[in-house]
Amino acid sequence: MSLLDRTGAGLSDFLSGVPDLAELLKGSTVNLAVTGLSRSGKTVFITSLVHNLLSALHQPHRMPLLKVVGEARLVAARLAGGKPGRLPRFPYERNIERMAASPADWPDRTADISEIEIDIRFHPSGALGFLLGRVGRGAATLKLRIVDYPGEWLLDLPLLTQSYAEWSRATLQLCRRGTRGETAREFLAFLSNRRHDAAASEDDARRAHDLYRAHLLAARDRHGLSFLQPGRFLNPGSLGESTRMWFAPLDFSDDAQHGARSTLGELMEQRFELYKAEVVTPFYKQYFRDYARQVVLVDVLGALLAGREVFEDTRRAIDAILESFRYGRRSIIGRLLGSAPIEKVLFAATKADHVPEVQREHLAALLRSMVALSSLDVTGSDARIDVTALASVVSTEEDTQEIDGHRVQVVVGRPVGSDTRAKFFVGNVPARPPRPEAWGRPFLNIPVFEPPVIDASPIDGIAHMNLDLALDYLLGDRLQ
Ligand SMILES: Nc1nc2c(ncn2[C@@H]2O[C@H](COP(=O)(O)OP(=O)(O)OP(=O)(O)O)[C@@H](O)[C@H]2O)c(=O)[nH]1
Ligand SMILES: [Mg+2]
Repeated sequence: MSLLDRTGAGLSDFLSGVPDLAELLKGSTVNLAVTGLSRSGKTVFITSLVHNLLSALHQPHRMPLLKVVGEARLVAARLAGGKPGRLPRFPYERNIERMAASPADWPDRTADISEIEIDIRFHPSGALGFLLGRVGRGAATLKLRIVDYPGEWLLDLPLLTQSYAEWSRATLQLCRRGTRGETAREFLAFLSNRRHDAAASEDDARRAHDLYRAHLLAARDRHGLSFLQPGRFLNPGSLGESTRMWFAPLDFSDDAQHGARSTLGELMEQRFELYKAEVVTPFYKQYFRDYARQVVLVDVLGALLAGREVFEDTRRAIDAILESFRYGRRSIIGRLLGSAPIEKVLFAATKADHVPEVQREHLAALLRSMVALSSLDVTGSDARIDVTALASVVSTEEDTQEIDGHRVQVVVGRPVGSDTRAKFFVGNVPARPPRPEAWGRPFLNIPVFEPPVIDASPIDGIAHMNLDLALDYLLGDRLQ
């Protein structure tokens, strides 16, 4: 019997053997994890992705490489309504209005967790589409769910596999080096006569916490460092101020594994374990469990721009995070949280509109070598991995300029706070992590550009680079 003959009486029996079709008819959900350190571009990525998807029917030329759009199979894309028991709604409208205002501005730093869901109705391709046309109204629905959160929380994930003594040792070792030596000076001075075996004292716990937190804030805001833990000390979200957070790393001797009874070490260890159990684990359990697709955003250009220490710090932070994901059977979140394995991961260097086209390949190559070490394990897993450079929002144009008798590629844009657009020769992006001696001169000189002129209605979309390609890689198979 041919497929066509089966679209009559025995159809339901036949359909039960075709899980994809049953799923298409019912409508399915795909969770996309947008992962990235603070300022890596998560909120702008989600805002542009939503705006471009909602605009895709009107302006399909913005997203030609997302096949469901390029092949004219998209029927509708709209925001799903809120449901009880859900997280606060991602402020898409507020962000887009802000970017469309005059003067335009970027969305605020994210202070708490939020989510957004988009219903994508589409005609499946091939035989499934044909069958669906016979049995349904011809269209399938995919619900795309995305969660946004402050990037600082990502670095809480590696804490799950560390004891308080291990974390204390590693953190204090780092605190005594480079810029941290300066931002942590007061905290370290306070610790000099309060080791782990000092008598437990609430006053000391609070003072140590306050000084350590002041160091974390200065390291982030004055120096652009990212490997800063715990994340809620920088961005408490709905936790607010809580005595449960009165802890900080303490000096532990090499042979001590735990704080002894009634010591400051024991008091802080209990709070550290409570933080892991009551703050970190529930967050990841709830929000990372069903994420089969993940995009990891990295502000490679920002890290290069900020110099050697920030660049190395970003690498260290990414390494620590990828170590937790590990994408294979031995994944830490898989083991500790029972999460489903991640099937597809895309590493993306963001803000690629800051450099001319000739530099973008280097940008992706640099990110590829930055993540190579930590993602080696991927070869033994089923996860698919790719690397790209993208711009969620293009706020520059390209041009050329004559410098010292040479014609070079430049970008043209309006720096935030300036009245005029100007040409910028931003420098050269190295294709590999620079060697120590290469950091003598700055690699790049890039201002923060204003967002481009956009329309807040979901009609025209936003100019981007590779957003459609990235989405097709991550979700294309679910929109087939
Ligand atoms: N030109 C340009 N700038 C971008 C782009 N994406 C992000 N930016 C810039 O990077 C800044 C940070 O982006 P966000 O999306 O807010 O970063 P985030 O990852 O959400 O940061 P947190 O909320 O702190 O975790 C923005 O305010 C913009 O200045 C882009 O595609 N192009
Ligand atoms: Mg954000």
